[in-house]
Amino acid sequence: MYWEKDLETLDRKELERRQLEQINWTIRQARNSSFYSGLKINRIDSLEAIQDLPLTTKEDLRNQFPYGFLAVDRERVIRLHSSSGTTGKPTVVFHTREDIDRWQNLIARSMYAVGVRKNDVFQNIMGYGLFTGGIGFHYGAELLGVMTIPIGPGNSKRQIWFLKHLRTSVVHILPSYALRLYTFFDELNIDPKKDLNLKIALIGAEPHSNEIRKKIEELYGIKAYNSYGLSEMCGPGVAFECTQQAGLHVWEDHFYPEIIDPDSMQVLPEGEEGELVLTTLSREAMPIIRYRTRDLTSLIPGNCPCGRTHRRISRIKGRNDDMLIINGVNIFPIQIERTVMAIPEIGNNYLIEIRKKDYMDKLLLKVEVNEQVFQGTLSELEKLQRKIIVELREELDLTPEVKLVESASLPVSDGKAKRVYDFR
Ligand code: DLL
Repeated sequence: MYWEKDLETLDRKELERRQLEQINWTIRQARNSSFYSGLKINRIDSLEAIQDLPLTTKEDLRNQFPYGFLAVDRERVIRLHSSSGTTGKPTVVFHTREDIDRWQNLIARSMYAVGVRKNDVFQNIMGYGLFTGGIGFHYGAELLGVMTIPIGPGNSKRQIWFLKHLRTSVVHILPSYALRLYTFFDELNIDPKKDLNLKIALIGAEPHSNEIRKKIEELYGIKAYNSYGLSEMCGPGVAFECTQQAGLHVWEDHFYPEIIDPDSMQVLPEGEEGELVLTTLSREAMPIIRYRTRDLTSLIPGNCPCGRTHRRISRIKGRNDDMLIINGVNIFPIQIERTVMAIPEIGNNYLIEIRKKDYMDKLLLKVEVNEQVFQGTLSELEKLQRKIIVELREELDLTPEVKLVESASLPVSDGKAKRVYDFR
């Protein structure tokens, strides 16, 4: 059940003692970089005192491109990754051999926690390259000792061919792609529940609601576990759901989590929602202190029945820069997703468009519906459309326009899903 029982179930007092020690090590290590060389604080005496250290932002990483955060000799760096941002200067992250070893160990730990074992067949459907999803899991899976198929995303028919003939039991996949892939099975006359050996999907890298997770579980007849991470910390392997599926354990022996109010920057107590701030505890090449992830979540109070003592965060609600303001009302795209995906007639994809019309913001939701529903009568479709509008009005406090479209007709990408188009 545990990859490293002693570390995963470490007594909290001891875990916190080690965290304090590691934060002080991180401060010393970070001072070797030009960005942190002027850090005023040498050490802290309690975990609470971490609040005295300054926050670090994505902007800082950008401004220091390429080497401003590097804290070791360049010769010790064996790998670079870059974050998925599509605009502006990229942010780059460096790793020493030991950083990579620790990272792959955390992936192995995460996979083991949800039941992946050596006798599984693992199809890694995440992108390889600068993105951390593919390569990150690849080395972790190999460390665990599971046969790994480095197929990457795309070419859905070939994916399915491998799934079927190699008897793949575990996939690592973007939740949006898991839903799109499903639309290809019919054509190939394959029933994913009967004709495949699939048991587990590891899903992450983009916000997704519990409704989307349930949908993936039901369509494929499997368990889907949420995996969270970001390139700045390493990539995937920062926080992972255990089989309880009740929040994601932050691997606290390597990352120190805080939740802050994004306006006042004050640290919030457990249970309150805010922005996740992370400090690396063991990174050599690129230690980062109090990094503002922009991801909104909360620390879940109480112990997890799985026995792990590392605290859990709740499912990511979105990034605080994702929030839409529609005629003064604050909306997160995930609220729309939760509402529509709970309606059984709804298919596997949706898209949100926002426009200005007569000085007012208009929200248009295009949503795919199941094949049978789409072939149904006009009045059935109108009834469904009204139902979606009513449910969204209740959730959002505004009346959207809704357009029902055919299954697999909305645009998709090989990478993270882009579902919001703001034309204002
Ligand atoms: O997406 C790392 C990753 C790869 C995580 C594979 C999980 C699986 P970046 O490309 O740097 O790294 O993007 C990080 O993606 O700050 C979140 O906004 C979002 N994100 C990642 N995982 C989740 C998740 C990888 N499980 C950014 N739920 C993060 C919601 C997620 N959002």
